[in-house]
Amino acid sequence: MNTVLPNDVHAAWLPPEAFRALGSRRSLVCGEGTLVDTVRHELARACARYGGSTDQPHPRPDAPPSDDRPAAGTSYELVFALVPAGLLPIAAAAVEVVYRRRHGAGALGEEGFLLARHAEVTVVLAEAPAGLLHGLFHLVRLGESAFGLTRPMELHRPAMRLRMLDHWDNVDVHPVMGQVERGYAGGSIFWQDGARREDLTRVGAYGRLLAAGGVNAVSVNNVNVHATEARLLTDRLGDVAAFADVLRPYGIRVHLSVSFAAPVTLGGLPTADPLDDGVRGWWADTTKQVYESIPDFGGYVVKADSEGQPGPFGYGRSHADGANVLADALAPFGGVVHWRAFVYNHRQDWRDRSTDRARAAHDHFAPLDGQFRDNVILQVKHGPMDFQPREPISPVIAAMPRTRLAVEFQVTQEYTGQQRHVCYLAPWWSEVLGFAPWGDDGPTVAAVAAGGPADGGGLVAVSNVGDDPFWTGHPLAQANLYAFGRLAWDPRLDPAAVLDEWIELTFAGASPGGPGPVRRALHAIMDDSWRTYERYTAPLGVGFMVRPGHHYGPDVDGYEYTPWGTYHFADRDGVGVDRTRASGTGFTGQFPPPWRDVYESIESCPDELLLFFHHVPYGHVLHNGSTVIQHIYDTHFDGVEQVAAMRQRWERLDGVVDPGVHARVRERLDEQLRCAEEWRDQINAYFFRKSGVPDARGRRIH
Ligand code: GCV
Repeated sequence: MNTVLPNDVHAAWLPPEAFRALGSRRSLVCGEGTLVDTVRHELARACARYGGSTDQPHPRPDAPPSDDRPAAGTSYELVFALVPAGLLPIAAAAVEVVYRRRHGAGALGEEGFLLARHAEVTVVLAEAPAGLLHGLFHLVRLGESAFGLTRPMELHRPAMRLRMLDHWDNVDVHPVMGQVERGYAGGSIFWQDGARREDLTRVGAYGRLLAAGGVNAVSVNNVNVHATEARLLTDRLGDVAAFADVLRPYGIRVHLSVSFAAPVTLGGLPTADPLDDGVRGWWADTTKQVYESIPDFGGYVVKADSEGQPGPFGYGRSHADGANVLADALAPFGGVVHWRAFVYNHRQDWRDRSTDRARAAHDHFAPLDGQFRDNVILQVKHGPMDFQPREPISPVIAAMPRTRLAVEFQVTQEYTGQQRHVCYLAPWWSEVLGFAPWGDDGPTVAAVAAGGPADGGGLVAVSNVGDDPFWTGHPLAQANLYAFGRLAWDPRLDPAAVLDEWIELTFAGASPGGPGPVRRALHAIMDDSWRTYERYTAPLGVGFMVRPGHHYGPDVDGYEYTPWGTYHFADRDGVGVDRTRASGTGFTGQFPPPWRDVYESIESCPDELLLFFHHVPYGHVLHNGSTVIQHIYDTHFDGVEQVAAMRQRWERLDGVVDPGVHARVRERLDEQLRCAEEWRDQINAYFFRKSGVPDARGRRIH
């Protein structure tokens, strides 16, 4: 397995230095399997650099494997073992006994691990190889503190079974969307100009980075499946198998976006009707062949009847009919279908005030609850629109108790600054995951995604990675990718603590005075950066004031008279979308109590979502005491000042962090400041001209 990157590729959160604590000790790894070998390989690599040693039990030539024994006379400081283990060093054996007595078999599941420090030995136990790999990366995060005096026994298990990244990578360069749709980090790590990359080192290194964050699945191609990409399912399956081979050693399963029309376009059938026997047979046969090449293949991702993609509506069938035919084909092999709920009318008449895009997913899918097979995962964008910097949660999340739901985030920053702006998204995701759709006594969004006694659908996000030397274009955008994995593993983690982990790892040993100054500066720059972005862009949850098409920079009316269903309805008196039951589109009625009433009432609707739910006069007074128009002016002036402060703060790290990282971030911050000023000036000018209300503080509005 070669994951050694060329020197010009940034190590992200796994620089060699992050392995110093492990690589300088004597370790023993007991167990067998591909992922256990990966643990050994990682330790051996670290030891070669830092002078430690790593062993595996030496089998006696005449003994069965279970009687393997550690090398005699070695005192280990670190033991990894799959339980039930054969003979272990005394400290590890003692930990195993306590674990078995307290928890019994099965408590760690397929990916969990136990960590303890006993008799000066750090012990990691797991019941399956993936657990040891996650345990290894946990120790990397802990560094020296994993070897402190004592450490009570801790059990770690992921909250979500599926923690997946979707790539919107194309095989062919798309004439409008390029190699990676909504990609802001260069080309694809998988394909270049229509061909699979010969050297897949970066794909392997990517898998390693993802595993260290907690991700365990990747879908490799765009959900908009064009002609060449459709063939990944059949004659180009070799590409997918090659990616699976390099990702497997890091516990990452590969999934594939497929076209619903494949039976016609690839199979030559006259129809893709999901209830047609020939179509069912085609999916079954094709899927069988996929598993012959890739036995641990994860499954399909489908965007159907959405933004021009084919789907079951074309045959008068429901989305349950559509999803189930693929699910039936995958079921014998343990695969799943991620069926996206992003279905809406993108050819709307802007004059028609009764059609509300926010309603669409719930209107289409809620009536189908209970009709999907167990291996269908309905993949729901976290908000009802499309990854805006602020939206309510999608009401679909609370409407389908008999369906496995996955919640979808967007790590790629399509609407949050396109990796030219610093925008640390974990605080936003954390708010979403902690939101309680049925009120404080009910489950959270994270609990819905995690599932009850049966599996939930987990968390999915659109990746932000490309072939850029920093992986993500903006080096600080790496933190979003890292944080996604960590929150999918444990949604209760504090975003600031996750950022701290990322800083410690990424900048480990990089700066002369230790990571302290870097850490303070990065927290100052990043902790609140999502809210800063929100301040200088579209106000109070109204969204979509971006340039049409590429979605970067301000254009207040850019989408106002288009078919996309993304309107703000600003006029001389007020702004916002009336989505109430009383006088608007009725969207508030898709939420269960208490939110259906909280959002319905202008008095109780939270300020940050006011314009998402209500059309209000500019003089409307917010809970924060400001009028809507004054709030718009204030937040836009403040937001720009905050970006200027970020930039200054970063300047002070010149000479402290790697010069290449410093230069790239500086260049991006310059652009962020320019763009934030543009947002401020356009938004303020627009609303001043519409409303005629001057800024109470007399600042310059153009
Ligand atoms: C892959 C938005 C994006 C599209 C994307 C779509 C989706 O509309 O702008 O590029 O398509 O979401 O999530 O399917």
